[in-house]
Amino acid sequence: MMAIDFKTTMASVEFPSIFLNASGVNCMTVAEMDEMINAACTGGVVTKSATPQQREGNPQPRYYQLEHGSINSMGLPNAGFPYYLDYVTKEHAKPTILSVAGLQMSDNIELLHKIQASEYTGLTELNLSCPNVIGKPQVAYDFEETDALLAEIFSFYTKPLGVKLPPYFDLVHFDQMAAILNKYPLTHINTVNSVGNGLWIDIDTEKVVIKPKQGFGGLGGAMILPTALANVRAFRQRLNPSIKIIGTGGVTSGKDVFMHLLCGADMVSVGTALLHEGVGIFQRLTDELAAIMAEKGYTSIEDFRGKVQDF
Ligand code: RRO
Repeated sequence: MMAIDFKTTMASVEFPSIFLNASGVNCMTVAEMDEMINAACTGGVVTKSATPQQREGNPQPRYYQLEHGSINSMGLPNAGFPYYLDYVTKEHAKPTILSVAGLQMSDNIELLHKIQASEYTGLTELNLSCPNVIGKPQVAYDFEETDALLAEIFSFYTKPLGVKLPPYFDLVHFDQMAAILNKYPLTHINTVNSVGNGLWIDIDTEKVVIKPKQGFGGLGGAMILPTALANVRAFRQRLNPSIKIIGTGGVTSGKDVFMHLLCGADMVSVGTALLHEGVGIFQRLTDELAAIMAEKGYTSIEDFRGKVQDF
């Protein structure tokens, strides 16, 4: 079988593969980020979303594995912005994406000013969709606020920047958010973050399964695949072609990757399944995707990317 080339380019950055970790998984420490870079079939690494200062996050237990996915309320535990900026500014064998998340609007502006002033020239992703900071709404569910924030950012920011979005569930919301995003020179969107504020209960103890927020937390894994696919497709249909899409959500097999690509994803990231299986998952996903492509006679992702057909 001829080896398929899974290289891809986003904002002039060349990734050796389409696969990334979903931010939050396998990317908190230098050792974890190095493991992502060194693993077979990865395109690079996305950092844990960095806040200006180091944070412990929410009380434990704050992650729970469900039958068909996961629920988390981590609360942005991270080693702090300087730690991740230092990491991405160093030379690595594969590209990095620096994820940042302000706890308030002024943090977002401050973080981006620091990146603008730094030596870092790679990709940054602004997380507008953390569902788990107690008392803070997800920014990207407030359309006016998102528009105002992006306007302010692009009044000074000139480096490659994308945004991480929460899932949307209404076609008019896709229209409205895409119209806002299309006004700015974004390199990419990453869709979706976890499906916010699900709840799970252990029927023996009659208790919720995670401690923060009375058990409410973001859902990930197989159960959110249809929501993720809908968001990738809906945004691909609406965004300027210059805005690339990282498809995130529900990937556990090569079939799932194939569906994300059919919906128009340029790269694909893996969270819950990476946490459960480890970085070996990227070789398996690559082999499974290659087998599907071979069976269909596809030799390149471009043969089918974004070409999902209506019924
Ligand atoms: O740390 C978290 O609780 C967290 C974040 Br910042 C996010 O963006 N998505 C998520 O599911 N958890």
